[in-house]
Amino acid sequence: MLTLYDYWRSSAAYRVRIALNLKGLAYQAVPVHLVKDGGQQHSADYRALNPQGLLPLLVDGNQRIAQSLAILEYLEERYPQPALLPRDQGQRAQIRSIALHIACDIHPLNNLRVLQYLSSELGVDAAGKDAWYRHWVTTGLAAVEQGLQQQATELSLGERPGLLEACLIPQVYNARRFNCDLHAYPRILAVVERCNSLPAFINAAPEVQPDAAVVP
Ligand SMILES: N[C@@H](CCC(=O)N[C@@H](CS)C(=O)NCC(=O)O)C(=O)O
Repeated sequence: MLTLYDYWRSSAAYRVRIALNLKGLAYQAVPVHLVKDGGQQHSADYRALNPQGLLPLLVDGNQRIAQSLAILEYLEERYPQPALLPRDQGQRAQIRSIALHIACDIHPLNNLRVLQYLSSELGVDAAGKDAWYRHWVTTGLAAVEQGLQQQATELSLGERPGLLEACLIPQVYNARRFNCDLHAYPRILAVVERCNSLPAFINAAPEVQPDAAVVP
C-alpha cells in the first residue's frame, strides 16, 4: 500500500493525489496539518521523515520520496500504465517544461512559508501579500497559456489528461482561492473544466479530502 503524507489544501500534494487516481493506485493518506500546532510539517516526527519540512511525501515500501515532481516521475516509472506522459520524446520535454514552470517558477512564490515570511518578517500587509500573489500567479499562468496554445490537442495526452494537468489544475485552484482574474487564459480554463469533470480529479479535489473538515 502506498502512503501519502497529505494536506487537503496543499497544491503540491493535490498534484500527487491526481496522479495516483489517474493511475488507479490505492493509497493511504496521512494528514499533516500545515497550520494547526504552528504547522505539523515542522514537528520533529515529520522532519525525521522529510527533512525538507514540506508536503507531499510518498512512501512506497522502503522508498520515501519528497518533491511532487520527483514523485510523479517515480510513479510513472514504477507504475507505467496508464501513462502520464506521451511516448514522443519532444512532446514529453514540452510537457515537463510547462509542469516545471508551474512547480518551480510559479508555486514557490506563493507557498505558505513565503507568504508567512512576507507578513511576519517583512511587514507586508494583507493587501500587499495579495498583490504579490496575484502578480506572480498571473504572470506565470500567461506563459502556461501560451504553452498550451502550441499543443496540438486540448489535453496533453490527446483525449486524456496526464502529468501536465496534474500540475495545472491545483495551480488554478490556488489562483481561484486568491481571486486571481483568469479570463485572459481561455485554454487553461477549458482544460480545467474538462479535467474537473473526471473522477480522478473530482476525488483529488481539496474539499472532498477527509481532513478538509478540520479548519482552517
Ligand atoms: N517543490 C515542492 C513544494 C512543496 C511545498 O511547498 N509544499 C507546501 C504545500 S503546497 C508545504 O508543505 N508548505 C509548508 C510550509 O510552507 O511551511 C513540491 O513540489 O513538492
